[in-house]
Amino acid sequence: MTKLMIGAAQIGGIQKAETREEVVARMMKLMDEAHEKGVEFLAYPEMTLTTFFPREYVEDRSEMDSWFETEMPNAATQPLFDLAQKYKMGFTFGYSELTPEGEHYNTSIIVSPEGEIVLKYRKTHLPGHAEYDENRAYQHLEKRYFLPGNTGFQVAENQGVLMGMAICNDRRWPETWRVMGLQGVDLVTIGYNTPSQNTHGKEVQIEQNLYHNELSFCAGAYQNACYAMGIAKCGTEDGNHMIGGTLIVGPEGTVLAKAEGEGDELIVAEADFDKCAFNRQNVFNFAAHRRIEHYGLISSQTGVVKPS
Ligand code: ING
Repeated sequence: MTKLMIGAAQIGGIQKAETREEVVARMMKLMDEAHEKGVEFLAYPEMTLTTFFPREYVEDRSEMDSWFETEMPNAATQPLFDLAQKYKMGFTFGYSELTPEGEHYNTSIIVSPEGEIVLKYRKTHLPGHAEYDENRAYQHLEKRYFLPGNTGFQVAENQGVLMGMAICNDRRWPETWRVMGLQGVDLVTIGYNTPSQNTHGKEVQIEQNLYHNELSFCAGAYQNACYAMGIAKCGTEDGNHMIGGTLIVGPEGTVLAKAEGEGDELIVAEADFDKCAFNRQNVFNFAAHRRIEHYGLISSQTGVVKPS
């Protein structure tokens, strides 16, 4: 099977004053470094092109449209697509998408080395709330500015590998991983912007947040016998801190590479997809061991219903 040098390009904070062009220049600098290190597929974070604007409440949601892209690639991102094609490098990144129909999604794409968009994903699990919440010290308004994704968790072939995407909060839900695992996914990439402040009314400790991040990736990769990359946009954005912890995980659920800082930082690892085979043929041989007749509640019931 295939080996790929894969890279995760962590992006430090993007300030509101930073232009798309300035951010793309930072992305291209990391792509240059990735090329020097032989990276064949490069992953960037969720909402890579802008600050994490859902931390802010505005009454008129259309004020946030300036953070959205109406076409992709576009003038600001075309240089990144051109550089990747020059390097024959596949890549993935997240951005806020405004469709011609006026729908807003938290989106990510996978682009082939030939510059084709081979897969688009729209974030399924939107955390937080839609209205201003005075009980929160920090707002988290993704439900205000985005629709729930309508793509589901698809898998597509790219560079000889079955690749799938999710975005941020999706990584915390085992359903995300298993739906892709049931399609034979070899590599899952999930970018994230995870505020370290108390987004749930409880003081969130950075160490605990970093542990939950690593736990989500290690469990997801192990239980679906695949490789995974978690890519942070992190550090401080206009005074708001988000956790780092960018990492690459192998099919045994072990961390193969991890970012050290909270700025722009590239980590790389060689993915040898033959290493997924043993667990797929044994402990996680889905066809041999799963008992779907007992799993019905997972897709037929949304919330908890206790036994009467
Ligand atoms: N951010 C966060 C995430 O799921 C969050 C929301 C923060 C959940 C802290 C739990 C704890 O990583 C996004 N953008 O989904």
